[in-house]
Amino acid sequence: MSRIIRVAAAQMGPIQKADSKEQVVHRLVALLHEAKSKGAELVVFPELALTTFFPRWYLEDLNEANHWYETEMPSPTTAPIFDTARQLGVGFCLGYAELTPTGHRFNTQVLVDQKGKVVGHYRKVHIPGHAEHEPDRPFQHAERHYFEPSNEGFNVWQAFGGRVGMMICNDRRWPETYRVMGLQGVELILCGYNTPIYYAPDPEQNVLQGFHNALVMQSGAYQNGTWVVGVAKGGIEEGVESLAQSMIVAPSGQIVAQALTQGDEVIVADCDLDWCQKYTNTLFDFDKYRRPEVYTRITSQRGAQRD
Ligand code: CDT
Repeated sequence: MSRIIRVAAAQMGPIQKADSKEQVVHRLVALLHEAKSKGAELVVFPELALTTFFPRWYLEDLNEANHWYETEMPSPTTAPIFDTARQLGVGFCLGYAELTPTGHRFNTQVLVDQKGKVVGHYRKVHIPGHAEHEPDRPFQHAERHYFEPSNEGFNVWQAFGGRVGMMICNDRRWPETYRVMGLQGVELILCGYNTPIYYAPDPEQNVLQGFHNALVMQSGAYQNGTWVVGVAKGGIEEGVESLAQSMIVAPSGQIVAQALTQGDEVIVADCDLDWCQKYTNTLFDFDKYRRPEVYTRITSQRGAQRD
């Protein structure tokens, strides 16, 4: 039986601070309809898809930021996304800021199946940026102030006829992210991102943002024989330009679909999950070729040792 799933990357243009969550949900619902009209069975939205990328401002008192977080999913505000997806018979993956009942704050994605059932949650592991206010920057990237890193790691779920994993934005730059899922037989990795073009620690990297984005997702896909769906919130948001270039990458590492605009845009690809085996049964037959006994530094050590 064929295991081809048509996946949509539902890129979003900017969300301004003044935009209400109801307005944003309206846009997400419109994107679900557009994706369905293109035959999608699974729709992937960006990281923090319900709000502006608020870590660009530093609010000392985190409680003043609570309105940017969700305390339940779905909630009365986000229910239209769940209701529409269920009516259309499409699954979805949505990024949002999560505030748990015990007061923990995570950068989270939820995966929902075509019947509206929650398959799983993923909480971002690699939290980039800084925790303190850095007044010399033109804008903040204070993710480490707003979110704690998850210790739950990278799970893979049986869903949509295959093995599905999730990662969020900065996670895509780390080879361990893909490998931990690769070791669970992942076939489809879903990733939302917000990547400002301007990188304050080294602005010479600005011009390379698109290259690096493709580089990491293409190599992660190829080296683990998996599909990767990377979905941006792009365009100029509150004066800050973010990378668009959402893409769907095959297990060969080839880009099979890519967004052309910086705004709300749906791209689709037929992801043949059996294509993964062309890589995981040959060049990347982990059982046959991996040498974990010489990789022990990967888990025993954090930084580089140069002595
Ligand atoms: N959202 C997110 O993780 N963005 C980072 C920006 C670079 S670190 C300041 C990324 O890796 O794209």
